[in-house]
Amino acid sequence: MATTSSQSIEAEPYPFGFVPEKCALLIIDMQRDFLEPGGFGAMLGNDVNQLRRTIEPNKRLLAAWRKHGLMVMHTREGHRPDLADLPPAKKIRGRSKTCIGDPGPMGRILVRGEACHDIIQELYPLPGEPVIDKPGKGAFWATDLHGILQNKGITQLVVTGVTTEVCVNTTVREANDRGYECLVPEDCVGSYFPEFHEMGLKMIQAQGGIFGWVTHSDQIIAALG
Ligand code: TIU
Repeated sequence: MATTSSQSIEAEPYPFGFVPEKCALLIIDMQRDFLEPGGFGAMLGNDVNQLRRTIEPNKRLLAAWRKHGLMVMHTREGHRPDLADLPPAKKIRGRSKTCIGDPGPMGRILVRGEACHDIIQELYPLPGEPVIDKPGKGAFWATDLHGILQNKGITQLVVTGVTTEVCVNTTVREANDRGYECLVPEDCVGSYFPEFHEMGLKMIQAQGGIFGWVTHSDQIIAALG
């Protein structure tokens, strides 16, 4: 039987034992609705420029990952056009004049099939890279992500995207409870709130890596060789 060997990646709270063929790159919600003006993030009162620094590092990591033929997956937060899967509590949250499902400058906010809901051009999925449409913050809840990862023999995840303390943190926690080892490159995740970003990363690596490991994308790219 073929044996798999792991490579050590410098990380906090201790080195991550990276097994490339068992590790998927999971890019969370790099959607126009979160990264461009006029979308859901802006509707909530946030400055989308806070997130845009993650685009270049994600591009570099994605290119390296693809070059090595490793598994890439993307997620998008959003809802059915009929909004049947939108919990009333989520729709009214924020007491905003504009809600999820309402028309915005790039289409209906966080609705599947609309331009605003799609992934930004810079990180657009290639054919063959599964895209998970998720109605919640976590990528495992109400999706087929776990089944797809199991079918591919994936046990480790490099989790990137936005936002650090919301969808990235929720997904890392869900993954950790399902037995995945999660590595988060700090430069490839971002938040509208720098202090939440910092604390979101600390929460992952605290207590001996209670939810996972934190590193920099340069370390991962170096390990890929
Ligand atoms: N508002 C915010 O920070 N995030 C979200 O609503 N979704 C994700 O994090 N993707």
